[in-house]
Amino acid sequence: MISNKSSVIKVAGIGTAGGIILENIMQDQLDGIDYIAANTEPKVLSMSSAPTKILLGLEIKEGLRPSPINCESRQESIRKIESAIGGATMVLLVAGLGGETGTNTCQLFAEVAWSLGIYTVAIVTLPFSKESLYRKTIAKAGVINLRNLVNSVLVMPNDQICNSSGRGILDSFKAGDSIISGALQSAIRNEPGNLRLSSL
Ligand SMILES: Nc1nc2c(ncn2[C@@H]2O[C@H](COP(=O)(O)OP(=O)(O)OP(=O)(O)O)[C@@H](O)[C@H]2O)c(=O)[nH]1
Ligand SMILES: [Mg+2]
Repeated sequence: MISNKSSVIKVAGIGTAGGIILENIMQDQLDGIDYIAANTEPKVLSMSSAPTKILLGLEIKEGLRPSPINCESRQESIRKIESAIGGATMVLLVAGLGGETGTNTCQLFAEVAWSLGIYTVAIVTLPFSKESLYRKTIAKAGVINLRNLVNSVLVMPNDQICNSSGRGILDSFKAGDSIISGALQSAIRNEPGNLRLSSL
């Protein structure tokens, strides 16, 4: 178990995949971590068991999907993110890159964390090779943007972590999520600052 008296560590699951991964991470019951779920979809967010939920970017952009980027609610989204992650000594951002919400909002979280001077690690998945070129392009741009904004980006290609051989998609996602949870715990152990560890 990780215990840390002087650090304030917050983990944000962003977008639908980020929220699902967060649910699996929360089951590991890490000590002293604050969990935040963020999404633009109220229905998805309502199913989250995270103690802090942030509904972002409700304005509809070009009649299509809601996005917190380049829309009127950007400032409001920034304020909500500031209030959720403020006071943290370390923030971990978890998202599946390739969709609009996870990719854009992860970047917005990173910008806010940067402006608040919070040590930040992003743990993100890349789309499966069978997903569209559009999603892969969004994800690639997302990684490049994050690299300029956070202390560390851990990139986890879904093809590699979600090995579907012999199992259904949900089981393979679960297997991938446990790898992400391991990466997250490792990032927390390496947090700069007064980290005190007991055995994992
Ligand atoms: N590891 C993992 N990856 C997932 C899971 N669900 C979806 N993904 C990946 O995450 C990517 C983004 O999907 P979503 O999270 O649904 O998209 P979003 O961020 O909510 O963005 P929108 O397009 O606005 O809905 C997908 O292209 C998949 O590669 C999951 O449960 N676990
Ligand atoms: Mg979504």
